[in-house]
Amino acid sequence: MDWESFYNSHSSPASYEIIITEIKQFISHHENKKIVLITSGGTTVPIEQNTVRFVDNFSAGTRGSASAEYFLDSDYAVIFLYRSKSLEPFLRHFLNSKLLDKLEIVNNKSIQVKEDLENLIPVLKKYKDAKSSNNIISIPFTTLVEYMWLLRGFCKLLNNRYCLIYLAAAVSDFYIPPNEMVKKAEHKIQSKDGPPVIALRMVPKVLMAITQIWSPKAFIVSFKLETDNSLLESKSKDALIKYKHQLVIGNLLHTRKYHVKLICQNEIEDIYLSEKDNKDGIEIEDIIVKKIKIRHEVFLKMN
Ligand code: PAZ
Repeated sequence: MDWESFYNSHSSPASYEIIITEIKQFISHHENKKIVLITSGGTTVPIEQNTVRFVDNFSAGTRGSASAEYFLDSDYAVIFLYRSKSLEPFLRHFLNSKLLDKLEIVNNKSIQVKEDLENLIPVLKKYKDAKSSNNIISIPFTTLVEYMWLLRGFCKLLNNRYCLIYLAAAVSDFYIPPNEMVKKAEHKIQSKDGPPVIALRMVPKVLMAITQIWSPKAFIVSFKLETDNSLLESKSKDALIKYKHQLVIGNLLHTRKYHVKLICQNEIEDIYLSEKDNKDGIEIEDIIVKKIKIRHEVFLKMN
């Protein structure tokens, strides 16, 4: 199925028009600022219409949520399109800190911080700054179809901007069209009927539509995840040739937190996070974002 037929045969998510209006306002509010659209987390592919079960993937949203913080540090306004319940900028630090163990109830009335949380003060400060200056807007999605609609909507709104599009989400390549769900499964599939036979269809690739139609002025960074190292560079280069965008960030499933490759038409740059950096609390996304910021600036000068 091509992408146009995909959109013709799948309805837009609830509240789509409201979300689009919010994003439109955000973009015009930041008329004179650099904007980055970040996608983050995995996508679900429901196998029943009243969904109990779905096909999913591993993505935790670390790459996208951490990158969002570093883009804010680099003075970008951030549109954060993320899979609901995956990691969110700033909040992710609190989930990692055994927060509940550090709180206590006082007189059954209020909650007091029992242990030292001062290492989180800079995070909280940055969160408050980003919120009060309206520099970040976060929009959640759950299913693949919701993601596809929101991505297209946001890219079209950015049509005239030399913005940055940073596609870190792990988007399913396969899905089940609603009219092909098992027995048009409206309700939970019953085990008494035996194991369902599920046929997955290809999700249309929309990167070409982004680069050529929806956001042709943007600096576009796609991500390529592989488990077989021998495929990573060749598939990333094929993507660059096919979709004609600026950069692919290649990574392998088990080393993605310590090593990525920035792959563009004529060079490949390896980025490693050393053990020392890791111990010092440096994240690889900090390095990635600094490098991309420089490339985006060069791109802006050229355009
Ligand atoms: O979300 P996370 O931090 O667990 O993983 C990040 C990632 C591996 C999903 C991302 O770096 C990536 O490669 N995204 C694109 C995946 C793909 O569709 O090939």
